[in-house]
Amino acid sequence: MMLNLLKTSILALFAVAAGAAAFAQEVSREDAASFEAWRTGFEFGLIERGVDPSIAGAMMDGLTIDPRILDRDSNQPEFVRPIWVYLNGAASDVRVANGRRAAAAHAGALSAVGERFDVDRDILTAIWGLESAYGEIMGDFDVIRSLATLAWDGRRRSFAQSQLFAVAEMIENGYAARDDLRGSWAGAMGQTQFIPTTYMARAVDIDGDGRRDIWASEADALGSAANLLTVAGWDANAPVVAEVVLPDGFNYAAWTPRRRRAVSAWALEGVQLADGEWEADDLYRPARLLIPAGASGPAFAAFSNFDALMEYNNSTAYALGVAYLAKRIGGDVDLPEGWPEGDVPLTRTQARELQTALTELGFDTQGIDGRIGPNSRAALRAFQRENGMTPDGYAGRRAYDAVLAAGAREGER
Ligand SMILES: [Ca+2]
Repeated sequence: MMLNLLKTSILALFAVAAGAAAFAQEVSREDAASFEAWRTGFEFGLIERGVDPSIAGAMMDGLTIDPRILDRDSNQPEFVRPIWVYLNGAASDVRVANGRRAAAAHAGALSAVGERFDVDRDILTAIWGLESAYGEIMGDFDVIRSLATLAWDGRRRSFAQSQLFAVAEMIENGYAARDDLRGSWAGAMGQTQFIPTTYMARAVDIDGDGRRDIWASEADALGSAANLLTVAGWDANAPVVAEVVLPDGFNYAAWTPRRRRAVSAWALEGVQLADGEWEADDLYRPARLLIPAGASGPAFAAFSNFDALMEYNNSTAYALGVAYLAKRIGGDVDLPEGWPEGDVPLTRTQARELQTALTELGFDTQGIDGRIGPNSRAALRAFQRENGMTPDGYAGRRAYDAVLAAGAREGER
C-alpha cells in the first residue's frame, strides 16, 4: 500500500499518510444496494449515449464497490510533506541511477519517440520515473471498478463519470480490452499514468502495432507523454526551470507566483541566475518566479516548459521534481539547497487554524478547509504586508505563529 504513495495523483502528491494504512471498511447492505442502483442507471446512461450494450455490459455487469477506494478518497493526510523532502525523494540518487539504466535499456524506444517528437529524452525518462518508477509500479486496481466506486460515492462524481465515458471509448475503439484496464486507485493507467480522458486525447502508437499500449510498450508510453507535452507547447530549445537569486529588497508585494514577465524584466530588477549568467536567448523568454518555501528558501525562474509539465500534473512540486530528476539523469547537477528546514509546512489542523485566524482578522481565506491554496496564500500575503513581514505567502510554522499571536491579541481587546 505504501508503494501507492509514490503515485503522483494530485491528492497524494504533497501528502504522506499520517498513520498506518487503514483497513478496508465493510460495505454495508444499504451501500451495496445504493451502488447497485447507481450501476444499473449508469449502464443505461452509457447505452443512451450510444455505447454498444455489450461493451456497457462488459464494463458494468457484476461490478461491486471497492472499499479500498473509499478509504483512500476519505483519508486526508494530516501531515503535509515539505517540498524539499518531496524533491530530494523525486530526484534521489537511486532514482537517477535507475533512470539512466532504464533509458539505456530502452534507448530504441526513446529514439523512436525522438523521431516523432522534439522533447528532451531526459524529461521523458524523468516523467516515467515519477509516474511508475520506470514501469515498475503501474497500479493493479481495476480502473473501471475504482472509477465506478468514486462516481457512486459522489465526491468526485463528475470526474469519475467522464473517465468512465472515456473508458467506454477506449474499449469501443479496440485500444484496450476490459481486463487490461489496470491502474492506480484514482484511475491513472500504465507506465505514464494517464487517466482515461488523457489517454483518449493524447495516447499514441509509436511502435506501429496499431494499439496505443501505454502498459506494455515503452515506446507507446513515452511517446504518449511526449505528445502530451508537445500539445502543451513544449519547446525543446528552451529551459524548464532555473534556480535564481533575488536581489536585496526584492519587491514581494508586486510578485505573485503567476506573474509572467520576460526574463530581461526580472534581470533589470536584479534577479540573477544562481549559477552563471542568463543566456541571451533566454532574456526574451517569459518566466514566472517560484518561491515555494518562502523568502528564506530558494527561488526559481519557471519557463513555459514548466507550465507544460504542470499540464501533466498540476503541481509545482511535481514539475520541479521532473525537471531536477531530468537534469540529474542528464549530468551531475546538485539539488537546490538552503530550504527552511525549521519552518515546515502546516499540518491540516494547523492550516485550518491559520485560515480561521486570518479570516477573523479580516483576511478572508474564502473557506476553511485545511488546504493552503491560492486564496489562503493571498490572505496570508495581505496579513504579512500589513504586519511588516515579507509577503511571501508561505504557510509555515513562522507565519502560523505570527497569525495566531495576532489573533490572540485581537481576542483580548
Ligand atoms: Ca503500439
